[in-house]
Amino acid sequence: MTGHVAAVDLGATSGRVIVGRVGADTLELTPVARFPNTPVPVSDGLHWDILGLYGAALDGLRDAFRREPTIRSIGIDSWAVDYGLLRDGRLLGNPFHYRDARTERGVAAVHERMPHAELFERNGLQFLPFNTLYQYAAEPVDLLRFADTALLVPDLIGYWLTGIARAEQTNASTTGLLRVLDASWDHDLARALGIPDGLLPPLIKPGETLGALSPDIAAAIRAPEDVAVTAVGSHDTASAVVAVPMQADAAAYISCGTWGLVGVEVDRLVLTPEALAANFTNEGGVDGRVRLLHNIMGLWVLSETVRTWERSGHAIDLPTLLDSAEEVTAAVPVFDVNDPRFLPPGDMPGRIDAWCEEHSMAPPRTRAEYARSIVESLAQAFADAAIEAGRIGGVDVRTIHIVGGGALNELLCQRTADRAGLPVLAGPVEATALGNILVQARAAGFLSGSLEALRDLVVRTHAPRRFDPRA
Ligand code: LFR
Repeated sequence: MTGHVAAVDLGATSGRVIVGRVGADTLELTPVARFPNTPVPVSDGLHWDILGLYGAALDGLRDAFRREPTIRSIGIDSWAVDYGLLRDGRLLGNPFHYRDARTERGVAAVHERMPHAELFERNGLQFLPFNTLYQYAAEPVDLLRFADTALLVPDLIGYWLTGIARAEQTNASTTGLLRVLDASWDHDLARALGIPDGLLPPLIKPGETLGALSPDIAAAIRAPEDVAVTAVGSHDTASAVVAVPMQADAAAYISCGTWGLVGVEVDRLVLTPEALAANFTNEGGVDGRVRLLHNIMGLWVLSETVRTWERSGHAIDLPTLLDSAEEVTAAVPVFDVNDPRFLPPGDMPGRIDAWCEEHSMAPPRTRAEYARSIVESLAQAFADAAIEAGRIGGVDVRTIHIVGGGALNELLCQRTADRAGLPVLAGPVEATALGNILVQARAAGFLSGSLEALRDLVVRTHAPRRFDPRA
């Protein structure tokens, strides 16, 4: 039996609505809407344009039901950690974007009360300055007390569609307030950090039904009223990992878009001193798997470099830039892409120059050299993290999978293979949407089985492309 489901995926540059047709031997995606997702800087910082996105998602869903009236279910994913505060169902402000600098205050405030090593024992997370708990600590105390619920962005959209407020587990695991040992809210930690624990809504697991569409929403998007919103791996990376066509006991994955999330999938927590020292995270995966991974800055560094050039009036064609990067024969600097200076929006070429100067290296000279330097630096960081993930997680890594937009970047795939000395299998590009759709399709009964069975379907329908390491 084949059936249809719809995914709403809010990514770093655009949001999309995608219809999936799924059955035992079928996994087809039809994109129906794409709309920009551009954070908006205003006087108090960098924000989501959440209402614009929600409106565009509704328009996209209406199109989806017009084209495919038999859609049974809707699933929503986006990046982690960002949230809206509500009181009596009313959103109290536009959610902040995690690249806003206010999180620095929050880090200082939290670490004064509890150092990272202690937090790691409780929540299993790598240190990232924008984890939700640091963002809460940067909010005005009165606002946090006034709110009665906090919803991560996909949960907020789900709430607007159904009227039901829940926290999906994989995304909740990125807040820093979920106990790593039993995946329940750590109310003691919240209270110790001065975060009202009443903000934390009941949890829901991927595959469970959030609820039926509210009648007014069903009418607005011309959907049958019994269409369900299904919880998926609402953390985009959790959905992407579902669709990595890997043998999890012998592979590392890189979910490469704006970020490069590099890790292994394991079935037990890894809370060792090595994991802490290497700043690896135990994020919650679908079906209770553990995503043992590390955030690498990702293609953000390249796209923000291109934006810097465009802002100064140069038109840049990315494929042409990457072709010219491939032809560079001069030595280019390999810099630390994870240096925190590369996190906020801004002048990336200038920051690369400053990094090189501080490390007594000659900076790149041409645009092609900048692009090559970024690709080489990412490839090195990817290769190191993939090998380290295997070591820390006890996985004998024999292949590295690259999924997401980065799988289209042939130079990056090849150089990651070269630098790791391991084959890279690239694709699917649409891993996040596929993972979202697979989990819904299984919940709807169009598919059955474990993650291995779902990945087997991905292998059969979206065979990856192989890059062998060169000497
Ligand atoms: C990727 C991602 C990462 C998370 C970062 C911020 O899109 O979700 O997994 O660390 O964005 O939320």
